[in-house]
Amino acid sequence: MERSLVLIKPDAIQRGLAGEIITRLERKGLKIVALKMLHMDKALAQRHYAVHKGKAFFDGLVNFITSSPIIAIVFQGENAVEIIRQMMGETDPANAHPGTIRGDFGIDIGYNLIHGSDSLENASKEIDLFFSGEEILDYDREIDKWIS
Ligand code: DAT
Ligand code: MG
Repeated sequence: MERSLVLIKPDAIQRGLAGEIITRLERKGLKIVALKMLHMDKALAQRHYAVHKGKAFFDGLVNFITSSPIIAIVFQGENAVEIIRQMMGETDPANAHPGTIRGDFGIDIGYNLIHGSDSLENASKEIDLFFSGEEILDYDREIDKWIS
């Protein structure tokens, strides 16, 4: 079963959209197996966004993600990585389709509300940045047999 890291970004928390975003992913059938609220520091932000180091938007991105608390969540489910990417929509909310989280709630690439891992390999690395093994809870839900 796949796992993916989702971050509810500072703009979503500030705008009161955390519940809406979590609800969408939860209702899709994905299972929350870890969750915490935290205020990311620069070091964690730079590690999380290491692939973007050197790009013009890197410093702004680090400033944004460290500007206010976030919620980090590990979602588990069949094909979770790809499903979450589809539900997020395009990186730039201006291009994201209606019905997606970014398409419904954002208009600017600097305020795109949510992070989701883009591959299984990156999901594993990102989950390790935010959660220890003991913080990830493996449990059964009765409804899972009706989901996949
Ligand atoms: P995604 O979050 O869809 O995986 P990404 O990994 O390419 O997108 O970029 C990480 C974040 O960096 C993205 O959510 C918003 C910001 N970003 C990306 N491209 C940008 C750009 N051209 N200008 C400003 N911010 C950008
Ligand atoms: Mg990315």
